[in-house]
Amino acid sequence: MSKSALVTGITGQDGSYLAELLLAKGYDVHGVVRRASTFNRQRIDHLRDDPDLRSRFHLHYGDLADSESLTSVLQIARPDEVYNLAAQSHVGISFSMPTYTGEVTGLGSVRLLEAVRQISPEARFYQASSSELFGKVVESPQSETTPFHPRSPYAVAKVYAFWATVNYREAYEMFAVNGILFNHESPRRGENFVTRKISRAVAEIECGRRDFVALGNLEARRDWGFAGDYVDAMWRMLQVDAAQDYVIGTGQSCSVGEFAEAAFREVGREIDWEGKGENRVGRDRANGDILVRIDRRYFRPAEVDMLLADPTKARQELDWQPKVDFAELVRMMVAHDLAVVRREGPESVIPE
Ligand code: NAP
Ligand code: G4F
Repeated sequence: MSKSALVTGITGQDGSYLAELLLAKGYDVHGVVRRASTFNRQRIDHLRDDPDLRSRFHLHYGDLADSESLTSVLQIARPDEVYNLAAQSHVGISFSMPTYTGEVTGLGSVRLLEAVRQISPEARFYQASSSELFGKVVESPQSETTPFHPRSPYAVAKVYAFWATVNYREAYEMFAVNGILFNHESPRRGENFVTRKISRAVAEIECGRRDFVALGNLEARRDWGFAGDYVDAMWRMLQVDAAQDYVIGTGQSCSVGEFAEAAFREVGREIDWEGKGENRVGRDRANGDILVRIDRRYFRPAEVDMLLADPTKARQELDWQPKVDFAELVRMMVAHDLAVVRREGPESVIPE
């Protein structure tokens, strides 16, 4: 009998990579999609169109804000594994939508945990926890034992979901785990996260569609890995004997400014920085053109200055290690966006 998995957030970056992985392993995959006035399934269309996969790939309407829809989907799917990837996942936007973010990213996880407890209590449950839990970090690198200090409505909601997952494990003996994942990126990353914003802007600048990219805090440091590697870690967490929480990251960190330098280097441009604060600019060393400017709109009321993973436990217990390094990640993202921008019409520029 093949296994079956239920994935919330299947239309997102991670959901699409996880669906590919599970289908390749022979799973029946059930995905939860939100109703919207337009279809938003570009990241998974190739799976629905594949005649060899179609019969094992099922989509159901549902929403983390709506308990009944989750119960209904579980009754149909009867999954062996549940991956809760759905969330309002943008940290910056969570400051503009704190209540909604709490409703979906925090309480939504409890709605799903409770539905699993009632319908499929034997199912193994994965909660998409985040390095944002560490926030204003009290030690570096951060591991499974590092205390939390959330710095945004998003992170506060994720702390609630983290402890709810632990609580369902302890109270009901459910196999429920938290993957505390550090930033992971890909050509499928949403265009308003900083790495994809930069890779897309580099491609648009290179193709003559725009002059510069406007960014916020260039000094923030992140531990950036490749999303394709990280969904493999999610799956591994549900295959071990006892449910435990794991930190997943590369163990290396770079600043936003360094990511921008690396991305522009992919198209043969070196950045020279000058000025301070909001007047800081990044110039093209070859001709002095301004390629990076600062825009106040992209600063956050509270910032996470630096994140750096200690993924020792995952390496030792899950035999997990990232395969794609930082240089390869940047190369992959810029190459993808160059191909996309060249294919699109000249008027196509991603709005800010
Ligand atoms: P993403 O690309 O933003 O995808 C989020 C997914 O959640 C989308 O499929 C979205 O559906 C869905 N969703 C949003 N609100 C929903 C609701 N009310 N009901 C049902 N579905 C809803 O995020 P991601 O980068 O793939 O991340 C996956 C998960 O890991 C998220 O929980 C995120 O917070 C967490 N995480 C991400 C990272 C990272 O670096 N990527 C790191 C740590 C943790 P639509 O397509 O309809 O919007
Ligand atoms: O790309 P970001 O928006 O990602 P952030 O805030 O680190 O959150 C992502 O990773 C978390 C894991 O640590 C996930 F839980 C979360 O769901 C999401 O996937 O911003 C990265 C850094 C921040 O310090 C931000 O202030 O880049 C800085 N930044 C500078 N300029 C910018 C910009 N961020 C965005 N989105 N846009 C800018 O123009």
